[in-house]
Amino acid sequence: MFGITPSARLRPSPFFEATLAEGVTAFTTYNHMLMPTSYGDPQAEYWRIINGASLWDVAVERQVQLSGPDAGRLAQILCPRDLSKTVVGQGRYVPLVNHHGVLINDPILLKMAEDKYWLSIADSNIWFWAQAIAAERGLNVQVSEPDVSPLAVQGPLAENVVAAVFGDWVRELKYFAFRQTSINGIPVVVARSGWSKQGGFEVYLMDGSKATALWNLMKEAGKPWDIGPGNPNFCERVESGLLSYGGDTDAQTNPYEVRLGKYVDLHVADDVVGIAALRRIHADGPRRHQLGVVWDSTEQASFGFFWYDIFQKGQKVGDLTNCAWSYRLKKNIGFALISRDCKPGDSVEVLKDGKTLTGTLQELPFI
Ligand code: THG
Repeated sequence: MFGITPSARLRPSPFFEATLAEGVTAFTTYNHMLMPTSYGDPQAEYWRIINGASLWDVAVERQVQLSGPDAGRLAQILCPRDLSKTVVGQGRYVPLVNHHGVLINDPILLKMAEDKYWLSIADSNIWFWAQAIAAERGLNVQVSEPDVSPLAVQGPLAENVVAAVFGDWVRELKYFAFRQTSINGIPVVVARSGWSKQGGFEVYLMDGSKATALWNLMKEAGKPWDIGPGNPNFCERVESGLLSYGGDTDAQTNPYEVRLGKYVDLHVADDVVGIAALRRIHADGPRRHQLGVVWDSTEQASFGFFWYDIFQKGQKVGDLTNCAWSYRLKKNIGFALISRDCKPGDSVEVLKDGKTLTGTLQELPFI
């Protein structure tokens, strides 16, 4: 379609060379980096995640490191989720909000040590945010972006691959739990984690100069399970109801609107950023909620850029924030960020290319 002009502002992933060698055909931008989005055969890449083992360059999931005496204080001030029982080696999914309760990221928080945390971030600049909050609160903490780049292995056979490389102890890891280790002199963190619901691990590379070596090691170990390249898969994540911060959220979205209310603890201290606003939003009830839409047509629809207005009886009631052809359901399915008045079972419409598509709302996930 068109090329990409290299620039110092667009940082390559340390796995860039390895993904080129695998035949990457498309990228998206994320945290001022390029993330592979296809290797040329979307259907094969999808079924590999559903049935096999898939290797993903997700170095764009950057780590914002909080370290020093007040690292734990800053982590809790940034996160409206109670972290008091979080232990070293544990990860938690946390919504980050601004002072108005608006979602500004949805990272995984990893407690590396009593005085060191990583926020493994989605696509927004939390490095600036954490530095600003730390300075305003007078905290003794360093905020940095260390040389750490996640490589995901996802799919039902991923555990066999990761166990073959690191040992059977990985099979005992609980969800989001992790351990620091090394393989062939490559320092890594191994976590049970990843942006799919098919199971799997993330290997956080802690030395970017060893990226190709790590990629090839995983690839070689994965051969018995027919491992191949992949990426955070659009169809799988829509079927599974996984949220994309920035994709499914806008400048007003709060955690309650997008099914993240269960990760908010309203009893955290009053100095947690946004907690007063979240208490208010919770008491009033959010205006919108997030539902799935199954479109009636059994023909694959191609949407391109989002969002699309959703109508009910000629009135705009919300937005279609994504839509994918589901290979398993054989329907077009998407997420609606929609008025609370709209309920599962309701019929809705979208105008596309001069035609009206009709569909039905339902609870997420689809599968
Ligand atoms: N891995 C790492 N960093 C990341 C992501 C990742 N940073 C950006 C982005 N992904 C963060 N967003 C999510 C969203 C959902 C999940 C993980 C990261 C997830 N959710 C499960 C669910 O919704 O069912 C379970 C959450 C729970 O119940 O605790 O896994 O993928 N390193």
